Amino acid sequence: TDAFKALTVETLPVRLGKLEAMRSRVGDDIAAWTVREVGDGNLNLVFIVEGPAGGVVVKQALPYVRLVGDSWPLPLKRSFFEYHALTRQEARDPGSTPKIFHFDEAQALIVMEFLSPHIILRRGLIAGNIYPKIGRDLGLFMARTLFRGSDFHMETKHRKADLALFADNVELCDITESLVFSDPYFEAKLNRHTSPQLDSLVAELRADRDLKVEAQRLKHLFAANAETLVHGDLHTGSIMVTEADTRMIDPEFAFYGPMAFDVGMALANFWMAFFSQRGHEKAPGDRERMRDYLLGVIVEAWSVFRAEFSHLWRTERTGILYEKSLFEHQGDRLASEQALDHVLHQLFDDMLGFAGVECHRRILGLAHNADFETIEDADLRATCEAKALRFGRHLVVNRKAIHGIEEVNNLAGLIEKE
Ligand code: SR1
Ligand code: MG
Repeated sequence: TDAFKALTVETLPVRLGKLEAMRSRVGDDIAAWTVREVGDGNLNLVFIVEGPAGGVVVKQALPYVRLVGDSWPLPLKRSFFEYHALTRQEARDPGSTPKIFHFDEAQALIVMEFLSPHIILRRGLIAGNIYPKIGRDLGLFMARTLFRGSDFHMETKHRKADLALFADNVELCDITESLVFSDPYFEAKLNRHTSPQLDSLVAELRADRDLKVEAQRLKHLFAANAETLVHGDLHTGSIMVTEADTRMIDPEFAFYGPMAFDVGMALANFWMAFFSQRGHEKAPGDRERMRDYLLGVIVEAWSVFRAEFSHLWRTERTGILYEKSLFEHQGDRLASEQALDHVLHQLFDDMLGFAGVECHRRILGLAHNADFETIEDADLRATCEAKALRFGRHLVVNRKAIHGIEEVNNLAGLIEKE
């Protein structure tokens, strides 16, 4: 195998021009290929290659963090984890991810379906677009991938082998462990926030002992609860949409972790989109419908997640957990429902905690959200961010006292109006 070399727009046709996966989908004549580099994420190169026969996406990892540069090395093997996560997600929730055409481990590149006319959901939400299917599609994706990758469903020897395979995704877990759970709560070197408007609130949060203790408890849960194969970075920048189709992309942070992490991160990004809307108004109140829509998506995603998870519990619980012969064979079917309630209650609690820290890290840490960053007026941006910060603090510290998703949305509505 050739040593790794980053692709460029110029070298890509020659380097990949012999691949059948490319020729059959782009065209045999590489001189007719057009190549654009469109990666706007924090880590990788992403090329769109188009030609007479159609188009594909080529995603290639770099040996460092793109956002920061080569002072922060990052292993290429994340591409291997992304590839294996995508194949498992596709098997567990068919049609929810881009199709994979080719994987080259040494070059850390994946050739995959060019989704068109899809756009990144986060961009669509900033533009004020409404996507009717995302709450349902996201709820189904989370329930199916998280349930079917766990000991509730998988044969234990397969799950343990898979856990061992993904256990090596150490460096990407380390990014999350630092950037999400620790850095926002002290003056870490790479942190940044809208200053000076947020300075006093940031100081207050960094002095908040209850908040910091809970953030560390959540970090413990993230690091030690190898419950299922999580996507690991399921935010609105990892979802591509049209009005009729939803696809989850970019699972390079995949590892065996708590189910609630994906759910919390996903919902947090809808709550942040909600708090950012006022910053995108062109006329007072013209984002009211968008705000209602976003809260509706959150309710739908959570409700569909619960319903599908419960359905899978009743029909596909073939793993080692909650042994049927202990309960149902003795006629005690209620025990199974009781066990399901425990799982869903715990998941709800943990999900709120993860959602809270995700809100904090996107405003206080290194990796920010375009939802807030694209608000040009710094005072207005800080007002939106301050609301999300206070909302996040409430979720992290008081999550055990919250009883339902509507209660969380009511709280978000109250804070937003302040
Ligand atoms: C240095 S990587 C920063 C963030 O980008 C990724 O998308 C993850 O969200 C990570 O935390
Ligand atoms: Mg990503």
